[in-house]
Amino acid sequence: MVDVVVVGAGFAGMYALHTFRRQGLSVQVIEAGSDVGGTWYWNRYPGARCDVPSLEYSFGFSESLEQDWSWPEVFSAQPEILKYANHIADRFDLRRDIKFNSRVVEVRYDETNNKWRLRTESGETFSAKYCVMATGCLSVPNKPELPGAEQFGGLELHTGLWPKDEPDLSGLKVGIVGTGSSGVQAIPELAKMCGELTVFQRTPVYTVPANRKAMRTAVEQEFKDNYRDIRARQQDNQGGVSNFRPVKSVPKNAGLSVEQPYRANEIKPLTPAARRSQLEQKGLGEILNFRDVYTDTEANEIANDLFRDFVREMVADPEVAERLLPKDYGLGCKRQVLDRDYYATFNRDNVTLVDVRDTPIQQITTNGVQTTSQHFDLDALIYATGFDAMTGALLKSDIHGRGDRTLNEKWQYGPQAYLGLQMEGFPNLFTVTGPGSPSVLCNMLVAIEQHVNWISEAINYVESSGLRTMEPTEAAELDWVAHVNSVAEGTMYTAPSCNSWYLGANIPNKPRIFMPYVGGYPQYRERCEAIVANAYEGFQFT
Ligand code: N01
Repeated sequence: MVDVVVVGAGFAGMYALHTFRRQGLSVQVIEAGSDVGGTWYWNRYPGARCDVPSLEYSFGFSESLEQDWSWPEVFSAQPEILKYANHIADRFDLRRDIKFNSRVVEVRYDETNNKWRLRTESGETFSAKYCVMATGCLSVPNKPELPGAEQFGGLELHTGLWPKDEPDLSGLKVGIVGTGSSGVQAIPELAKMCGELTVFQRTPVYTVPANRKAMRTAVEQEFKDNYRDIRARQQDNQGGVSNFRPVKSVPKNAGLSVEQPYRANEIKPLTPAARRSQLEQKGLGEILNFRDVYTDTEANEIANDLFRDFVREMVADPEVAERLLPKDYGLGCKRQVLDRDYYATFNRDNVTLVDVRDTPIQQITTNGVQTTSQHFDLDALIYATGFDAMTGALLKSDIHGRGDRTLNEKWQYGPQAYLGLQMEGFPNLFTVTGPGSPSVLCNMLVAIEQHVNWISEAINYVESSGLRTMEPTEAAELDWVAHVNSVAEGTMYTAPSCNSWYLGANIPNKPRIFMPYVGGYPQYRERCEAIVANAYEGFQFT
């Protein structure tokens, strides 16, 4: 028996363990994997890397950690981020309170004793007054039910469950299903390492070149010298990123400095020639910096057309280029994808693009994929088919609250939670970066620190006030959900043509609800702070 049981040892679970320990609580973390790192433990596929600069996608709670750690690249690859997670586990001696190789299969509230009781796959049990679900937003891999999938005799892989021992794909005929962030990152690397690569694409993607810069010592030092200011700026930025521009990283005449942050412009007022010229000078990624692209349908169409023109120029075979063009949804609907040589990869002789909208997959055979037009012989089949996002891990944990009501029952029409932190009927159970919080729309490490700090303070409040339980009122929860929906309305994220995992649209029969909070991280953080200042408005205690 401990004070707090935490499920998951990704960055959220690790920071929760460290924080709760520091406030004098006994903590047990339960983790399905054999080590720490969460997302960065499971997603080891070739090309995996983060889309937030590493100096920002890092913890701010320890100044000595900030100063000691060095990142080799501006946007680090998965092995470096996993190294960082391991360093944190060592530095703060976290592993002694983490039970690895243990998947939680039931989380049940014992009302009489005011305890959460958890059971793992192997039958081990744990109990605690508080339960913190640090189970991640993109942690349940989605594998579509393709007919005949079970009979495939070759190597089957999922990008989100990539084996620790790197599979040897050299010389093999490899197929990959899916062209989201994971597929787009993996495809160029796979093409280089395997014999032949067949890409099965259902929806073409808008992807722009990633920043590939190595870290420069002077830039890193400038960050380190300004870290307190940077962390403060993160707190006031919509996506939890400071946008700090080190003076030393920018040519003098670029007009960017710490004092003069980058200012986005608008695409619509520019002439077609000026639009092109800006993209030619600054790169295709510049298209994301035109702010009206996300708010104005006409500007969005202009940007989409321009994007397609650039793809046509990058891909040698005009038929392949046409297949790669997203045409039925706009920029800003889905999570922006970043790539390294994605389009150029389709100019290689060993890469074939199959549009499964034109020629759907009929079935997976023992040795490949049968589409309506032909059979593709494969030695290996990779699913880059994403995740049951945001709610998947919570619903899979079989959570039973007061009166034995399950979370699956409560959420049958979509997630209902107060601030993405707690649910009515589930006293003393907290979620880190749960649905209804900025979570995936924010720098995750910033969102995690804010949530864990808030939970830590809430537990402290309950304990120091001699209280037994804490949970939201249903009214507060419903008000918050209505607010979350209202701020998402009218954005590109919820356009009728948009089908994204943010909306649950990638999982058959999942309720179509925009799950993260799009109102901005600072606004959200201030709301959380105001609620505490107002005697935990919207919460009820026993
Ligand atoms: O998953 P996705 P992901 N038949 O859901 C296709 C984060 N991330 O793992 O669009 C054929 O985006 C599906 O097609 P469609 C990031 O937040 C970050 O790539 O449904 N295809 C789509 O092409 C990201 O957004 C980083 O028509 C099928 C693909 O599979 C999130 O994780 C890197 C199919 C799934 O794309 C998820 O990205 C990686 C079927 N039956 C991930 N079912 C970085 O930091 C699905 N698909 C850069």
